Formats: sequence, structure tokens, C-alpha cells
Amino acid sequence: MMFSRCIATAACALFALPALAQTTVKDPWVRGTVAQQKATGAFMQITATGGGTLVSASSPVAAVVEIHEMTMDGNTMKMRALPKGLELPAGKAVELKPGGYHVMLMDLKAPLKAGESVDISLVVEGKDGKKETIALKAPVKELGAAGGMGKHKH
Ligand SMILES: [Cu+2]
Repeated sequence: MMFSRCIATAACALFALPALAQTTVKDPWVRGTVAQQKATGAFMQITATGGGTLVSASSPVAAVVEIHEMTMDGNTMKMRALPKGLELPAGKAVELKPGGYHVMLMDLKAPLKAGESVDISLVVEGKDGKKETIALKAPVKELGAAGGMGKHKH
């Protein structure tokens, strides 16, 4: 990983000190929806340099946004909101992906079509209790990629 190689030098160590951008998000995307579908998931990779918790998220396209976890219980997919948010270990990329953690967009105001992009803000609380807001633009990808979010009911 770039980061671990980087901290070995003094110049790079400066970047490792607390800075404004504690949390970085890579490759965000949102699963597209069909008419009448009221919920979908947003996926991405989040790295919090100093560690923290993804405590909440919001988006203008959805009335309700929650942080969810999907797990297999026998052969049933179960989805639940994480009441305390999603823990982000320091410097470690946490992957939100179909079948696992995701940002759940609910009560969608309109269908989301491939090619559009969705604004999402994430709120990450650092170990020091300070909150950081990260604004994302996540492209919408076609329904039908891996995973079964579209069929899943809350
Ligand atoms: Cu969900």
C-alpha cells in the first residue's frame, strides 16, 4: 500500500499528521433503480487516516439514509441498520459493497438511472469526537451487477 511505504520518510510523515482531510473515499457508486423501487444502496471504499466512525449520511435524492450491514443468516440475506455507525479503523480501507456494508438510500424521490450522479454527504466522527463531512458525487450504475439489493425488502 502507498500509505505504509509513505510513512517511512520524514516528508511523508507530515502528511500523516492530523489534517483537514482525515477521511478519503474511493470509487463511490450507487445502484440504479427501476420505477416503483424505493430503496437502493451506495457503495464505496472509505479510509479514515486517524480512525473514526461513519455515523450518518444524507442525500438529496432520498428522504431517509442509513448505514447498513448485510449478512447471511443460513441462506437468507439479512440487512440491518448499524445503530452506532460503521467503525473505520485507522488507515485501513473499509469496503462498502453489495452483500456487505452499504449506505442505504430509502424513500427515493425518483428512479436513479445509469449515467446520473448522486450527491451524498457522509459524516465521520473522529476518535477525538470531531465531526467531518465528506461530500461525494457517486455515479449511478446499472441494476443487475453483482448482489441482490434490488430484490431485497426491508
Ligand atoms: Cu440496506
